[in-house]
Amino acid sequence: MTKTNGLALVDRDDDGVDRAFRGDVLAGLSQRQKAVPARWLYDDAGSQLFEDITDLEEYYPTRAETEILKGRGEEFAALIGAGRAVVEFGSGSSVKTPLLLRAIEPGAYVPLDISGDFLRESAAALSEKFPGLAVHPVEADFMREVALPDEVAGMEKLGFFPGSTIGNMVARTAVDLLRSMRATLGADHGEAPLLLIGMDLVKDREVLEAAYDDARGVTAEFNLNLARRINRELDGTIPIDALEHQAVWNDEFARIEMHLVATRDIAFSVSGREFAMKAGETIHTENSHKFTRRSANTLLLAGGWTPRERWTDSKGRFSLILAEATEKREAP
Ligand code: AVI
Repeated sequence: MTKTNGLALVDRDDDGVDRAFRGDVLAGLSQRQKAVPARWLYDDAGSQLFEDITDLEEYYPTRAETEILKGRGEEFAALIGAGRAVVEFGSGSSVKTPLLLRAIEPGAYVPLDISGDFLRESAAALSEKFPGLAVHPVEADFMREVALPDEVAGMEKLGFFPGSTIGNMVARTAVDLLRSMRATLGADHGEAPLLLIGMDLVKDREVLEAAYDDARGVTAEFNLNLARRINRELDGTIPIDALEHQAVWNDEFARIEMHLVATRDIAFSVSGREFAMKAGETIHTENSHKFTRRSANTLLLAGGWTPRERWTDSKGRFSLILAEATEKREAP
């Protein structure tokens, strides 16, 4: 079962190699700053390691967001109202999604995910938990506009995008996604959808760097698994023992960056192509942007959403924002 982060449909060549994965890796390793898109971190092993990360002492976002979802149910109910179709961008978490659904009495639940197996499994688990709720999973790439099932055509919509996954995108991609969400939820056809979105907040560098470089080395394994995956799936010869996990706060861009650093000069091949790295050179594998109240607002507004309400956890680490699709009108 592979959780892919919902970003592309799988297209394999005759040898069973994922063409998009190979294309991204070969292009990314050919750049001056080597980089591989973060979505490739999530093969089966990577998805399991990410689950393990969410339980780590140092990794606060999952606990902080869950605290908000647990504590603010009545406010969600009052602001969102009953009977909406909840459209979740991603398969849904076994903890967070039930907390929201229990709070607001939705009319239906529509999880969207590119990975059909994972989607069907988590939708079935949810149907069991909420026997009276209509659940309509849709296998689709939610980075583009998705046609929702006819069954929810007459219902008002609430988009749900927890986890601060939006932070894993550069601003341009994040804005494209927010606009696609508007379109998926019907905002361009006279509907007035809402969006409940998790956004992690800027905080002390030490806290952030520890969250992405934990003492037990689980995040290091998560990062190194990408190199192992390249070796496994793309006939690679990357010497894993010559790579080290690095998580650094980039203050200029307000983001944690994960890199794989070469600890000595290395040469290797991937899918028959030769590459080299000097000691100290890195492969950039993930960005995790952190937001301030204002930068979160700016991003949402750029994507066509007007923030209406926000909640933070008791330690002020993480925010959940309720936004309303901005009406189409001339700017003042
Ligand atoms: C999925 N995403 C929101 C995680 C994050 O915090 O950016 C991915 C992650 N990478 C390392 N640790 C967690």
